[in-house]
Amino acid sequence: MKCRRCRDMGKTKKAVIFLPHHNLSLCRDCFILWYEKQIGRTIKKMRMFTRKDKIMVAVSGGKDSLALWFALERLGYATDGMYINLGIEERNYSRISYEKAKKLSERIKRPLHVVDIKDIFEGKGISELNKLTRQPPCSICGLIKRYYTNKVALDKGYDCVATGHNLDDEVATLLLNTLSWDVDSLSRQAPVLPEKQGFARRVKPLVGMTEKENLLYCLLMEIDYAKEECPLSTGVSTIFYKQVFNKIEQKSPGTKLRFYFNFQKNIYPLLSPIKIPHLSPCSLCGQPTTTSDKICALCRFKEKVKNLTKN
Ligand code: Q46
Ligand code: ZN
Repeated sequence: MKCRRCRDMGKTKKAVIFLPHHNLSLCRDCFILWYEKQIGRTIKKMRMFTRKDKIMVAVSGGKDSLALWFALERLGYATDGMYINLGIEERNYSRISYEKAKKLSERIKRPLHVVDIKDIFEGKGISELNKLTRQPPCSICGLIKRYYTNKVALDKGYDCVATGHNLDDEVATLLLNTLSWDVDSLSRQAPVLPEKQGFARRVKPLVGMTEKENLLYCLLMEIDYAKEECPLSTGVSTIFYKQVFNKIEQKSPGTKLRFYFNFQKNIYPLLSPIKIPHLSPCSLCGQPTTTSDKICALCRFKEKVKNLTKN
Protein backbone atom coordinates (compact mmCIF):
# COMPACT_ATOMS: atom_id res chain seq x y z
CA MET A 1 0.00 0.00 0.00
CA LYS A 2 1.37 3.42 -0.99
CA CYS A 3 0.94 6.80 0.72
CA ARG A 4 -1.80 8.72 -1.06
CA ARG A 5 -0.52 12.15 -0.09
CA CYS A 6 2.93 11.37 -1.47
CA ARG A 7 1.35 9.97 -4.63
CA ASP A 8 -0.57 13.23 -5.10
CA MET A 9 2.77 15.07 -4.94
CA GLY A 10 4.33 12.72 -7.50
CA LYS A 11 6.37 10.70 -4.97
CA THR A 12 6.18 7.04 -3.95
CA LYS A 13 6.36 6.05 -0.29
CA LYS A 14 5.14 3.01 1.61
CA ALA A 15 2.09 3.68 3.81
CA VAL A 16 2.27 2.85 7.53
CA ILE A 17 -1.49 3.07 8.05
CA PHE A 18 -4.75 2.86 6.15
CA LEU A 19 -7.64 4.87 7.60
CA PRO A 20 -10.82 3.37 6.11
CA HIS A 21 -13.04 6.11 7.63
CA HIS A 22 -11.08 8.73 5.66
CA ASN A 23 -10.26 6.36 2.77
CA LEU A 24 -6.65 7.40 3.25
CA SER A 25 -3.32 5.59 3.36
CA LEU A 26 -0.36 7.54 4.75
CA CYS A 27 3.38 7.14 5.23
CA ARG A 28 5.09 8.05 8.50
CA ASP A 29 5.75 11.72 7.77
CA CYS A 30 2.37 12.34 6.10
CA PHE A 31 0.55 10.67 9.01
CA ILE A 32 2.27 12.96 11.54
CA LEU A 33 1.42 16.02 9.45
CA TRP A 34 -2.15 14.88 8.89
CA TYR A 35 -2.67 14.01 12.58
CA GLU A 36 -1.50 17.38 13.86
CA LYS A 37 -3.41 19.22 11.15
CA GLN A 38 -6.63 17.42 12.09
CA ILE A 39 -6.23 18.48 15.73
CA GLY A 40 -5.43 22.05 14.73
CA ARG A 41 -8.53 22.10 12.53
CA THR A 42 -10.78 20.80 15.33
CA ILE A 43 -9.42 23.46 17.71
CA LYS A 44 -10.14 26.24 15.24
CA LYS A 45 -13.47 24.94 13.95
CA MET A 46 -14.87 24.42 17.45
CA ARG A 47 -13.24 27.61 18.74
CA MET A 48 -11.57 25.78 21.60
CA PHE A 49 -8.71 28.21 22.22
CA THR A 50 -6.17 30.41 20.48
CA ARG A 51 -2.40 30.77 20.64
CA LYS A 52 -2.88 33.58 23.15
CA ASP A 53 -4.61 31.30 25.68
CA LYS A 54 -2.87 29.51 28.54
CA ILE A 55 -3.88 25.88 28.36
CA MET A 56 -3.68 23.23 31.05
CA VAL A 57 -3.59 19.69 29.66
CA ALA A 58 -4.94 17.07 32.07
CA VAL A 59 -2.59 14.12 31.57
CA SER A 60 -3.07 10.60 32.86
CA GLY A 61 0.18 9.10 31.55
CA GLY A 62 -1.77 7.16 28.89
CA LYS A 63 -1.38 7.44 25.12
CA ASP A 64 -4.25 9.86 24.43
CA SER A 65 -3.44 12.67 26.83
CA LEU A 66 0.31 12.46 26.17
CA ALA A 67 -0.25 12.50 22.40
CA LEU A 68 -2.44 15.56 22.90
CA TRP A 69 0.10 17.43 25.02
CA PHE A 70 2.92 16.69 22.58
CA ALA A 71 0.87 17.64 19.50
CA LEU A 72 -0.33 20.91 21.08
CA GLU A 73 3.24 21.86 21.84
CA ARG A 74 4.26 21.13 18.24
CA LEU A 75 1.32 23.19 17.02
CA GLY A 76 2.67 26.16 19.00
CA TYR A 77 0.12 26.39 21.82
CA ALA A 78 1.13 27.43 25.34
CA THR A 79 0.46 24.30 27.36
CA ASP A 80 1.36 23.05 30.83
CA GLY A 81 0.45 19.63 32.18
CA MET A 82 -1.52 18.57 35.22
CA TYR A 83 -1.41 15.08 36.68
CA ILE A 84 -3.56 13.65 39.47
CA ASN A 85 -1.90 10.84 41.36
CA LEU A 86 -4.82 8.55 42.17
CA GLY A 87 -2.76 6.39 44.54
CA ILE A 88 -3.64 3.18 42.64
CA GLU A 89 -0.99 0.73 43.77
CA GLU A 90 -2.34 -2.33 41.95
CA ARG A 91 0.23 -3.25 39.29
CA ASN A 92 2.08 -0.02 40.17
CA TYR A 93 -0.43 1.80 37.97
CA SER A 94 -0.13 5.28 39.48
CA ARG A 95 3.65 5.16 39.85
CA ILE A 96 4.16 4.13 36.21
CA SER A 97 1.60 6.66 34.89
CA TYR A 98 3.26 9.46 36.83
CA GLU A 99 6.71 8.52 35.48
CA LYS A 100 5.43 8.69 31.89
CA ALA A 101 3.77 12.07 32.41
CA LYS A 102 6.91 13.44 34.08
CA LYS A 103 9.11 12.08 31.31
CA LEU A 104 7.13 13.92 28.64
CA SER A 105 7.08 17.12 30.67
CA GLU A 106 10.89 16.97 30.84
CA ARG A 107 11.17 16.16 27.14
CA ILE A 108 9.09 19.14 26.04
CA LYS A 109 10.37 21.31 28.91
CA ARG A 110 6.93 22.27 30.19
CA PRO A 111 5.86 22.21 33.85
CA LEU A 112 3.69 19.44 35.25
CA HIS A 113 1.40 20.30 38.18
CA VAL A 114 0.79 17.31 40.42
CA VAL A 115 -2.07 16.69 42.85
CA ASP A 116 -1.64 13.64 45.06
CA ILE A 117 -4.92 12.37 46.46
CA LYS A 118 -3.13 10.59 49.31
CA ASP A 119 -2.21 14.06 50.58
CA ILE A 120 -5.89 15.00 50.57
CA PHE A 121 -7.38 11.81 51.99
CA GLU A 122 -4.83 10.98 54.70
CA GLY A 123 -2.88 8.35 52.81
CA LYS A 124 -5.85 6.79 51.01
CA GLY A 125 -5.88 6.12 47.27
CA ILE A 126 -8.91 5.28 45.10
CA SER A 127 -8.99 1.58 46.11
CA GLU A 128 -8.96 2.41 49.85
CA LEU A 129 -11.63 5.07 49.36
CA ASN A 130 -13.74 2.54 47.46
CA LYS A 131 -13.41 -0.05 50.25
CA LEU A 132 -14.22 2.52 52.91
CA THR A 133 -17.20 4.26 51.26
CA ARG A 134 -18.44 1.42 49.01
CA GLN A 135 -18.87 3.91 46.19
CA PRO A 136 -17.71 2.63 42.77
CA PRO A 137 -14.03 3.52 42.15
CA CYS A 138 -14.75 5.32 38.88
CA SER A 139 -17.39 7.55 40.42
CA ILE A 140 -14.96 8.58 43.21
CA CYS A 141 -12.22 9.05 40.64
CA GLY A 142 -14.45 11.13 38.33
CA LEU A 143 -15.51 13.39 41.19
CA ILE A 144 -11.88 13.97 42.27
CA LYS A 145 -10.65 14.56 38.73
CA ARG A 146 -13.42 17.05 37.86
CA TYR A 147 -12.90 18.97 41.09
CA TYR A 148 -9.11 19.23 41.05
CA THR A 149 -8.63 19.89 37.34
CA ASN A 150 -11.03 22.81 37.73
CA LYS A 151 -9.49 24.05 40.96
CA VAL A 152 -5.89 23.93 39.72
CA ALA A 153 -6.86 25.62 36.42
CA LEU A 154 -8.63 28.47 38.23
CA ASP A 155 -6.04 28.85 41.01
CA LYS A 156 -3.18 29.00 38.51
CA GLY A 157 -4.93 31.26 36.01
CA TYR A 158 -5.34 28.97 32.98
CA ASP A 159 -7.84 29.89 30.28
CA CYS A 160 -8.94 26.33 29.74
CA VAL A 161 -8.47 22.67 30.55
CA ALA A 162 -7.81 20.29 27.64
CA THR A 163 -8.46 16.59 28.10
CA GLY A 164 -7.48 13.60 25.96
CA HIS A 165 -10.98 12.17 25.31
CA ASN A 166 -10.86 10.53 21.89
CA LEU A 167 -13.51 9.63 19.32
CA ASP A 168 -13.86 6.09 20.72
CA ASP A 169 -14.46 7.42 24.25
CA GLU A 170 -17.00 9.92 22.98
CA VAL A 171 -19.06 7.58 20.80
CA ALA A 172 -19.15 4.93 23.54
CA THR A 173 -20.46 7.46 26.06
CA LEU A 174 -22.85 8.93 23.51
CA LEU A 175 -24.29 5.50 22.72
CA LEU A 176 -24.62 4.67 26.41
CA ASN A 177 -26.41 7.95 27.12
CA THR A 178 -28.64 7.61 24.06
CA LEU A 179 -29.72 4.07 24.90
CA SER A 180 -31.06 5.32 28.21
CA TRP A 181 -32.17 8.72 26.78
CA ASP A 182 -30.18 10.38 29.52
CA VAL A 183 -30.96 13.92 28.40
CA ASP A 184 -29.04 15.50 31.27
CA SER A 185 -25.80 13.76 30.33
CA LEU A 186 -26.42 14.26 26.60
CA SER A 187 -26.83 17.98 27.15
CA ARG A 188 -23.33 18.09 28.63
CA GLN A 189 -21.65 15.97 25.94
CA ALA A 190 -19.93 18.65 23.91
CA PRO A 191 -16.30 19.09 22.80
CA VAL A 192 -16.32 22.57 24.35
CA LEU A 193 -17.92 23.43 27.66
CA PRO A 194 -17.60 27.19 28.06
CA GLU A 195 -16.41 28.79 31.29
CA LYS A 196 -19.19 29.80 33.64
CA GLN A 197 -19.65 30.81 37.27
CA GLY A 198 -16.49 29.27 38.74
CA PHE A 199 -15.93 26.61 36.09
CA ALA A 200 -12.96 26.79 33.74
CA ARG A 201 -13.58 26.16 30.02
CA ARG A 202 -13.11 22.46 29.19
CA VAL A 203 -12.18 21.26 25.73
CA LYS A 204 -11.54 17.94 24.01
CA PRO A 205 -9.26 18.54 20.99
CA LEU A 206 -9.00 14.78 20.21
CA VAL A 207 -12.72 14.20 19.58
CA GLY A 208 -12.04 13.54 15.90
CA MET A 209 -9.13 11.14 16.49
CA THR A 210 -9.45 7.42 17.20
CA GLU A 211 -7.52 5.49 19.85
CA LYS A 212 -5.60 3.78 17.09
CA GLU A 213 -4.51 7.09 15.57
CA ASN A 214 -3.35 8.41 18.96
CA LEU A 215 -1.45 5.19 19.57
CA LEU A 216 0.31 5.39 16.20
CA TYR A 217 1.25 9.04 16.82
CA CYS A 218 2.83 8.03 20.16
CA LEU A 219 4.77 5.22 18.50
CA LEU A 220 6.01 7.38 15.62
CA MET A 221 6.94 10.26 17.92
CA GLU A 222 8.50 7.90 20.47
CA ILE A 223 6.25 9.12 23.25
CA ASP A 224 6.62 6.73 26.17
CA TYR A 225 3.15 6.14 27.66
CA ALA A 226 1.62 3.85 30.30
CA LYS A 227 0.48 0.75 28.42
CA GLU A 228 -1.57 -0.87 31.18
CA GLU A 229 -5.23 0.02 31.45
CA CYS A 230 -6.31 1.18 34.89
CA PRO A 231 -6.65 -2.01 37.01
CA LEU A 232 -9.90 -0.65 38.45
CA SER A 233 -11.51 -0.33 35.01
CA THR A 234 -12.86 -3.90 34.94
CA GLY A 235 -16.59 -3.83 34.44
CA VAL A 236 -16.63 -0.28 33.07
CA SER A 237 -19.55 -0.33 30.64
CA THR A 238 -17.95 1.94 28.02
CA ILE A 239 -15.42 -0.84 27.26
CA PHE A 240 -18.29 -3.00 25.98
CA TYR A 241 -19.75 -0.13 23.93
CA LYS A 242 -16.35 0.52 22.37
CA GLN A 243 -16.22 -3.11 21.24
CA VAL A 244 -19.72 -2.84 19.79
CA PHE A 245 -18.75 0.31 17.91
CA ASN A 246 -15.59 -1.25 16.52
CA LYS A 247 -17.73 -4.03 15.00
CA ILE A 248 -20.10 -1.50 13.43
CA GLU A 249 -17.14 0.53 12.15
CA GLN A 250 -15.62 -2.54 10.49
CA LYS A 251 -18.84 -3.09 8.52
CA SER A 252 -19.45 0.58 7.87
CA PRO A 253 -16.35 2.81 8.11
CA GLY A 254 -17.11 6.37 9.14
CA THR A 255 -20.00 5.50 11.46
CA LYS A 256 -18.17 6.75 14.57
CA LEU A 257 -17.41 10.13 12.98
CA ARG A 258 -20.97 10.47 11.64
CA PHE A 259 -22.61 9.42 14.90
CA TYR A 260 -20.58 11.89 16.94
CA PHE A 261 -20.41 14.91 14.66
CA ASN A 262 -24.03 14.67 13.45
CA PHE A 263 -25.09 14.56 17.09
CA GLN A 264 -23.11 17.74 17.69
CA LYS A 265 -24.57 19.40 14.61
CA ASN A 266 -28.19 18.28 14.71
CA ILE A 267 -29.12 17.22 18.24
CA TYR A 268 -26.86 18.97 20.73
CA PRO A 269 -28.10 22.50 19.87
CA LEU A 270 -31.64 21.37 20.70
CA LEU A 271 -30.57 19.97 24.06
CA SER A 272 -28.09 22.45 25.45
CA PRO A 273 -30.54 25.12 26.61
CA ILE A 274 -32.61 22.52 28.52
CA LYS A 275 -30.97 22.87 31.90
CA ILE A 276 -28.56 25.46 33.20
CA PRO A 277 -28.42 24.71 36.91
CA HIS A 278 -28.04 27.59 39.29
CA LEU A 279 -24.58 27.56 40.84
CA SER A 280 -23.35 29.07 44.06
CA PRO A 281 -19.98 28.84 45.86
CA CYS A 282 -19.51 25.92 48.25
CA SER A 283 -19.58 27.26 51.79
CA LEU A 284 -16.53 25.14 52.71
CA CYS A 285 -14.17 25.44 49.73
CA GLY A 286 -15.61 28.13 47.47
CA GLN A 287 -15.84 25.92 44.36
CA PRO A 288 -19.17 26.11 42.49
CA THR A 289 -21.98 23.78 43.51
CA THR A 290 -25.60 23.17 42.55
CA THR A 291 -26.68 21.73 45.89
CA SER A 292 -29.28 23.53 47.98
CA ASP A 293 -27.27 23.05 51.20
CA LYS A 294 -24.37 24.85 49.49
CA ILE A 295 -21.75 22.17 50.15
CA CYS A 296 -20.11 20.74 47.04
CA ALA A 297 -19.94 17.03 46.24
CA LEU A 298 -16.20 16.84 46.95
CA CYS A 299 -16.54 18.44 50.39
CA ARG A 300 -19.44 16.12 51.20
CA PHE A 301 -17.33 13.17 50.13
CA LYS A 302 -14.45 14.38 52.30
CA GLU A 303 -16.84 14.60 55.28
CA LYS A 304 -18.08 11.07 54.61
CA VAL A 305 -14.52 9.70 54.50
CA LYS A 306 -13.67 11.51 57.74
CA ASN A 307 -16.71 10.10 59.54
CA LEU A 308 -16.17 6.56 58.29
CA THR A 309 -12.49 6.69 59.26
CA LYS A 310 -13.40 7.73 62.81
CA ASN A 311 -15.84 4.82 63.25
S1 Q46 B 1 -8.67 5.93 36.13
FE1 Q46 B 1 -10.34 6.38 37.46
FE2 Q46 B 1 -10.53 5.57 34.95
FE3 Q46 B 1 -9.39 3.95 36.80
S2 Q46 B 1 -10.68 4.47 38.54
FE4 Q46 B 1 -12.07 4.39 36.82
S3 Q46 B 1 -12.15 6.50 36.15
S4 Q46 B 1 -10.89 3.36 35.25
S5 Q46 B 1 -10.43 6.83 33.14
ZN1 ZN C 1 -16.55 22.34 48.54
